[in-house]
Amino acid sequence: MNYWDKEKECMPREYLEKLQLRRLQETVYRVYAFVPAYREKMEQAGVKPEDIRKIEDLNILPFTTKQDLRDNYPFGLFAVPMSDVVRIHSSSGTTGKPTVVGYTSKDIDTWAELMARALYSAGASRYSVIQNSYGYGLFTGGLGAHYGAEKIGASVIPTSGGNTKRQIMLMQDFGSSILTCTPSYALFMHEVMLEMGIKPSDLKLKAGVFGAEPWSENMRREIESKLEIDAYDIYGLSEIIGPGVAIECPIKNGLHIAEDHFIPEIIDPETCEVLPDSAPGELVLTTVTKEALPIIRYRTRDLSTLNRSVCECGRTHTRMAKVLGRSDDMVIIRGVNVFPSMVESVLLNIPGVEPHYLLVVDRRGNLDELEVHVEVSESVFSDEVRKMENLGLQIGKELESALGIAVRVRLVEPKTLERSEGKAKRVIDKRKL
Ligand code: DLL
Repeated sequence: MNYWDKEKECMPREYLEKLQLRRLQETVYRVYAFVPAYREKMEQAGVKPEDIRKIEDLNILPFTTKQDLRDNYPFGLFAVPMSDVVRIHSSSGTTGKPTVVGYTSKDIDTWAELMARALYSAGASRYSVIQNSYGYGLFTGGLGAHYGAEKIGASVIPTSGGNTKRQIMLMQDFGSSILTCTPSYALFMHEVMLEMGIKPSDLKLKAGVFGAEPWSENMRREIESKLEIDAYDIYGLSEIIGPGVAIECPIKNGLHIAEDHFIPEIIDPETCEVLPDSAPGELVLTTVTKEALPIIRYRTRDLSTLNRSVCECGRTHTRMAKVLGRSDDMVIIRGVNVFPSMVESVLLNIPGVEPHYLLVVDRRGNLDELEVHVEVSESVFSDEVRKMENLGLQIGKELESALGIAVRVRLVEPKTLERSEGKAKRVIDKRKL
């Protein structure tokens, strides 16, 4: 097993929980003292820092949401003076102001440690050549992975996203052994590779560390077989620190949350009640070591479950299940909740279908309709019309039985749906327009 920091990653839970409690108490004192918005919320809820005597007391603290970050735009939730802030990132809000996050130099160190853990867990070492194709810039993916890779002592190629042909040329010439990017971009790279006449076996690629968007188990199988690599899921969000909040180990049965830095909970998104670990719900995270932007009970909107049992890999940190989707990516069609990942899972089990798809939701009269655009493979597309029709019918049937609603299927030519170099767009909801 590859551990970057065995002592922390395999710490007995009893010690881990003591450490979490001490760090949580410090964090709560700090936000109460230095962040007026937190103090106000706590006062409204009638909570004082000294009320936190055990980890379970977390649930008397108010939640923090993206709206709180917006209301305090840009730096209102920072708990340190700007002279101590060494980095600012922000997430591209599609509407309104972006979400701004800040780091002290210790926060950058913590983040690099967590990314080192994550990359190590996926088999990286100082002998690896890591091609980092997450976008560099305000997005946390690029710089987050970069610092972790350097911390390990690997050789980092900071290609960022885009210019895919050049990426592949460098991958071949520099002998990249680990690729870091979004799963959808990894698949796009594979397509471009084939167009360039390069086979994955011509490359030295061994593993990929993919995240920043939901992807199904079937998508993992697709990537692993097409690129001939081991694919690991990495989770994170800017508000908490960026990538590296949780990472899969070689067992690939859930992502270990770095619990010496973050405390996870699962809540019912409607009632906000804390749920038992195995019940699916919204992941809520509290940072316990962040200096510049400590966050108490952040509602991630990501849906998952928790598993606190010790993993076969020896790590004691709680595992979160692969994210099913975001509650705000979920489309409700005639009362039924549909996640793009459910559609993806069905599609990738059907031969002749490519892992590129788009959900288009529209309203005709008073009825919501879901149309799924699916790319088919070259061979299917050039086949008889009747075979295409049959494939369309089969996809429609399987989607209907998995989702429980009628679905119109539109088969489209290979390589016609838009490809992404970062997070893929899977849903167009025309009802909101
Ligand atoms: O996407 C950080 C990141 C970069 C994670 C690179 C992993 C790799 P944000 O742009 O703030 O940060 O977006 C965070 O992306 O709340 C999830 O909805 C989604 N997300 C991130 N990782 C995963 C994953 C980065 N492994 C939002 N599976 C999160 C599913 C993910 N969704």
